Amino acid sequence: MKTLNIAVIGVPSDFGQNRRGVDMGPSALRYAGAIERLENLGHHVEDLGDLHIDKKFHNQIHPTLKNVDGVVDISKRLAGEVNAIVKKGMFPVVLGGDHSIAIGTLAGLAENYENLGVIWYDAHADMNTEETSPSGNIHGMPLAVAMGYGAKVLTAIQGDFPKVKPENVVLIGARSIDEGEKQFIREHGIQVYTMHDVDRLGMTAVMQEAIIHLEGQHVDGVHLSLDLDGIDPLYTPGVGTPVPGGLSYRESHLAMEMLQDSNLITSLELVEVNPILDERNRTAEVAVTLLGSLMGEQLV
Ligand code: B3U
Ligand code: MN
Ligand code: MN
Repeated sequence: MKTLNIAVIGVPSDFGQNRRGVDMGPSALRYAGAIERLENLGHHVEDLGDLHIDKKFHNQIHPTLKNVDGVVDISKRLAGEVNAIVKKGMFPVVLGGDHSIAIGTLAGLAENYENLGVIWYDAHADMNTEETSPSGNIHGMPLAVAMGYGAKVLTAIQGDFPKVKPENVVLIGARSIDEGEKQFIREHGIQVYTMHDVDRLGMTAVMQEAIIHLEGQHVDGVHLSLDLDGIDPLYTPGVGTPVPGGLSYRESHLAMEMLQDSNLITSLELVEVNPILDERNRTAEVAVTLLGSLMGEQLV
């Protein structure tokens, strides 16, 4: 295991969706021991605290892009922080917040990686645009935005260019994909491992294929965007949009361990933990155990 200099940054944003409480995600993850878990593995950890959220943006009414000004504000500042972390040679761990924060994370990473790979561990595809979104919730859009599709105010953050190439994106755990997203996936030939694929192939083969695919793309870094709703709500009930039939606790640990062994991952975000909807902080606790496996914990 490689010992890393890790910078942790909390992003207590709930602008990307309707349910309040996900802004307490960073607290819940810290309370569940995220920092100590990393330190106990021998990593050097600097906790940068939480980004300030300007509540004035909460009153915004927008028919197709809810709270867009808030998302833009936080994305720009988060991109700056993530960029600075990577420039210092540190490994960024971003604690959300809803998944719209990935717009900022990926924009910041794109300033450092020319050919970034992305693993999107999620029940959803998060590839809606302003036109295809059934909800207007921006947490359903960040992956499309990162690939350069959607509202210009979002795609132009840190420069109007695609931050990630469609061929460098791998989805794992998908089981709730909207019509527009299906079309997007087909048009761009995106590598998607749905629950159907995980059931048929098993997690071992899925992760092997995902890793081989990204290596074959000659990526210069891989970001893991871990939405806790990718895991079955039996294990992680504290999320805004739970979808049954998800990845198990064991499959998820196996996936994290295989990613550690691959030595590919260069940044991480943990998103959609909502302690208000949770049972005794279980979801944050699962997130922190997955963080441990990803960052090098060994069973023996
Ligand atoms: N695809 C739906 C639902 C959704 C996306 N991401 C989450 N839920 N967490 C949408 O609103 O775009
Ligand atoms: Mn998501
Ligand atoms: Mn999701």
